[in-house]
Amino acid sequence: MNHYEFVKVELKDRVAIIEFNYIKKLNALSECFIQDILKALADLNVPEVRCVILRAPKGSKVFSSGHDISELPKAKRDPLPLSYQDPLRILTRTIQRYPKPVISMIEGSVWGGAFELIMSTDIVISSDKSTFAMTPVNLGVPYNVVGIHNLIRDAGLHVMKEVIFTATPITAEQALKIGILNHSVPDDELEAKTLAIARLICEKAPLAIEVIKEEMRVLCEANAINPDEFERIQGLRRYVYDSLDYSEGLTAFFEKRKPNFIGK
Ligand code: YXS
Repeated sequence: MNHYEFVKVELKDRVAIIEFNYIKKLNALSECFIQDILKALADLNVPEVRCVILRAPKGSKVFSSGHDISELPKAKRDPLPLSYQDPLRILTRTIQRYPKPVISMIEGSVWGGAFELIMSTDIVISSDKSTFAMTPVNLGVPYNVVGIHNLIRDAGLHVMKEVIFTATPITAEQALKIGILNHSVPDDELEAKTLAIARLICEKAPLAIEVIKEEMRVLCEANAINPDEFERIQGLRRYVYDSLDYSEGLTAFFEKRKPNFIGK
């Protein structure tokens, strides 16, 4: 098994647990952290592993603080970043295509890109104390088409509009109600509940699980968008990346002050 700097990997029978080990940045989804998660997933793609759990360390107050804001594209750049080759996009695609079920076991708060990360996993089990926030409008980020599609497909349009337009964290109870979570349980039951589901999966036919997971992915992604519309959206995103508001959003975060958005 590879040595990893930003994750710890543990095997419990045929369940593999990838524990985040990047607390200095509150498990922000920096490229180096994502590369370790991808390496661990590749190493664990072996027959003796039947299910993978992603988790933060026990007792974490923050599951992940989302995209590493210091790695967000600088203003005046093409909207390619946060798009196809962005590390977070590669990670969500890898999880969605991964031939084994991936379970998110949530403790602490979930922010921004980490919200999309857990939505790309197959099953989401959370502490009932966790909160979930999508925060592009706090920074002026023109989130990308795939990310938005992932969110509205799974959580519903109206709910996600309120979550995104207000950037207000929702509780685990609310997340359970709108189908983002499979289960919301007390902290002291979280590991047992998650492991019980993982171990049940391990007893089932892995090849059938693999092909049915891929069928579900292909069916869920079967959405027509004409190339003109896609180009038009990318142009709108480029305009936002070039805006004063985007620069202001990033600056305000690092200056630890409220941003003053002027719509330009
Ligand atoms: O001041 P120092 O140097 O100690 O650094 C602080 C924070 O700047 C840093 N930090 C981050 N650095 C990069 N990217 C981040 N996402 C990030 N979050 C935090 O970590 C140090 C400790 O943070 P601090 O003092 O705020 O800790 P806290 O315990 O008071 O508060 C924890 C949080 C998570 C509530 C707070 O750090 C926070 O609100 N973080 C930003 C969460 C967020 O908005 N994430 C979205 C990132 S952008 C993204 O995911 C997408 C692109 S989008 O925007 O579209 O959703």
